[in-house]
Amino acid sequence: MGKFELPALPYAYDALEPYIDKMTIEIHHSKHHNAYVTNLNKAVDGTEFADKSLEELMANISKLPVAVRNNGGGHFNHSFFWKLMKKGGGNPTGELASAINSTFGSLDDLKKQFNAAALGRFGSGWAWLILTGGKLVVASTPNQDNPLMDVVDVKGTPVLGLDVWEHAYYLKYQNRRNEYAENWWNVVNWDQALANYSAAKK
Ligand code: MN3
Repeated sequence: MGKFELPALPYAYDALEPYIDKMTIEIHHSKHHNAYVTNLNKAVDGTEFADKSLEELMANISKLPVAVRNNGGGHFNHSFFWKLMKKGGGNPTGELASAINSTFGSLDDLKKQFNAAALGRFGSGWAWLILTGGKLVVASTPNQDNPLMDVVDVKGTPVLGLDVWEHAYYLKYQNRRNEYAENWWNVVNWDQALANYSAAKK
């Protein structure tokens, strides 16, 4: 038992059916995310950065061991991802809806750019909508890197993030990452996305 813990899922394993299947969510949370937490604790226990928060680790990742980058990134990204989904989905509201329309033209235009980033990421990684310099931007990162890390091309605060590792979709979608990315919009928790955006603006 270390300082970092696997967060409980905010819904049942089958809550995101039919878009994300029960077995994928169960394995993804209880095995993959759990392994990132276990290995992050191993990587920080007894070190001089053991007392740092996850956000502090991300911001200084260039100076830390690669195990902290991979597993700390994995822990941050998945904790962010679970909260960003819910049964029922919906549409963006409030200042986030306005910012999406003024930046991209429409929600559909954002989806096109975002899904292109998800499909264009070669191998494993993440697609992101981030706030950077007061502006919404679509980005992607390899492996378990994220826009909070001091090593990535485009730094910022995540508003949306989509896991495009094969473990996130292969049981249901096999090689069809495009279908997974398109269907994911049906389970986006826009209240959480708005909260992420509003917090990032402060
Ligand atoms: Mn994953």
